Amino acid sequence: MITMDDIIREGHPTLRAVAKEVSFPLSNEDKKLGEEMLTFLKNSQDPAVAEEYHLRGGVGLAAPQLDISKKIIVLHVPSNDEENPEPSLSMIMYNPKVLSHSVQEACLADGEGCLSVDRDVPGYVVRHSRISISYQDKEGQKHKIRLKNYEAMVVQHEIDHLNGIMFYDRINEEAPFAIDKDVEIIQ
Ligand code: 4LI
Ligand code: NI
Repeated sequence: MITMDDIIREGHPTLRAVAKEVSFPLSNEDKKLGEEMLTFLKNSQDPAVAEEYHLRGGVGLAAPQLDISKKIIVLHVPSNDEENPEPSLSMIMYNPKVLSHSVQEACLADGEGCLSVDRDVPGYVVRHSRISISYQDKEGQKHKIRLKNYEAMVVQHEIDHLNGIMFYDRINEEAPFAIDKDVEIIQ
């Protein structure tokens, strides 16, 4: 089981490296890694499990955060709709890539956190409002999907980890909360 002890923290060089493509057919190791990463996110969102194992809640995780420099990310974003308890996005993605993006930019109103960053870094993390991405599933099938709002912010945060980019690289250093008036603020 993956716990916080498996997660490397800022300052570790792997977080600044460009991750390697995963080759197909998938090795058993890479298949299991994706599954265990997704289980970690589910555990981190389960109050009982999170308390028992001291897990910090997360909605996204990238393999480099486990000191594994491979293009693997997982997402588990809970629904904010009471009627529909299904997660709005729950996925293992191999070799994810941003194909295109909106000109419109957006950021999360409350800033971003990262399981590899043990401090609060205040400020707006400016990203693309909407993205079109490609990725492969565990069978090697290629998919193209469009994402917007919170899901788009989370996926961009995780793909950034595959390119050695940390969320605070995208915060304006001089004025963390100064953004153009046309940047959409996602609540
Ligand atoms: C426990 C159980 C307030 C502050 C609001 C926690 C279940 C911040 C937001 C969670 C903030 C769950 C999150 C991310 C932010 C803040 C990530 C809590 C887990 C909210 C996810 C990757 C940035 C993603 C919205 C500094 C570990 N996640 N909150 N940012 N949640 N979570 N990010 N921002 N301000 N990080 O952190 O998984 S993209 Cl669901
Ligand atoms: Ni992160």
